[in-house]
Amino acid sequence: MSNKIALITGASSGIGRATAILLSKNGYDIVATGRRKERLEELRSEIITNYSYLVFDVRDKENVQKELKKINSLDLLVNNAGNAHGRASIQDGSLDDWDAMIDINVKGLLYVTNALLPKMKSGSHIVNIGSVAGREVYPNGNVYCASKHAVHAISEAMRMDLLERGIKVTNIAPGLVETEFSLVRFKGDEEQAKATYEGFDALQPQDIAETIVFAVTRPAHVSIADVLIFPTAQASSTMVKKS
Ligand code: NDP
Ligand code: 8X3
Repeated sequence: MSNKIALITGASSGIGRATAILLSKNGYDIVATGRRKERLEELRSEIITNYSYLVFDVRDKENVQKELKKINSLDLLVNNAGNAHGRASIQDGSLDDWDAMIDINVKGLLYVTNALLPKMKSGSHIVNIGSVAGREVYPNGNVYCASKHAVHAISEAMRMDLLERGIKVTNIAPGLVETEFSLVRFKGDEEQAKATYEGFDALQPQDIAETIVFAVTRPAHVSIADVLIFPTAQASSTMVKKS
C-alpha cells in the first residue's frame, strides 16, 4: 500500500518544518511548500519518505493554482504558512504590513485550500494553524489578531461545508512558539525577537508538530476540531510568567 501524502505550507521554517519531519517519521510522503527554495532543498535530508517541494508565494493566486495542479491526490493539507508583520497600534500601523497579514494568513490559506480540495477524498484532513491571537486580541496585535480570528472562522466554516464530503478539519491555536516568527514580526531585529522568548520555556515547533500528528492519527470516527496550546508559563496573550 502506498503512503498517505501530506502537503505542508510554510515548511521552510519553524512549525511547518518540524511538522514535515514528524509526519514523514509517521509514514506520510511529504510535499513541502514555501518561498525559500534553498530551505526546502535542505529539508530533503531530514525526510525519510518520498519528498518533493513546490516554491510559491501563497499571495500569488495564479501561481498557487499553477503549482498545485502538479498534485494529483492529497490526504492531508496543513495550512501553516503565515506570519505577523509589525506590532503597532492601529493609528501607527503600516498599510503594507496589513496587506501582508491579510493576504498571506487569510487569502493565501484560502487560495491553497481552493486549489487542493478537488484532490481530497473522503477521509482526508485539513489542519489550519490559527493562534491564541485568533481567540483574543492584544494591544498592538490588531490586524494579526484579525487575520487569526479569520482563520478560526474559516476552520469552523470548512468543518461545516466539508461535513458532506467526510473531510476532517482541525484548527490548532498555539501560544508562544520559538521560531523565526518574531524575527519576521520585528523585521529582522534579533534583539527584539530574542526578548520575546526570554525568561520562560516557550513552546518549540516540535510541540506543535506532535499535536498535529496526534490530531491526524485519530481513528476515522474521531475529529479533533480545535486545540488551544500554551507554554506552561502562558495563561493568555498578555499573561506570561517570566523569571
Ligand atoms: P516562521 O516564520 O518560522 O515560519 C513561517 C513560514 O511561513 C515559513 O516557512 C515561510 O516560508 C512561510 N511563509 C510566510 N509567508 C509566506 C508567503 N507569502 N508565501 C508562502 N509561504 C510563506 O513562523 P512559525 O513557524 O512560527 O509560523 C507558522 C504558523 O504558525 C503561522 O501561521 C503563524 O501565524 C502561526 N503561529 C505561530 C506562533 C508563534 O508564536 N511562533 C503562535 C501561533 C501561531 P518562506 O519565507 O520560505 O516563504
Ligand atoms: C503568534 C502568537 O501571541 O505573538 O500567533 O500572537 S502571538
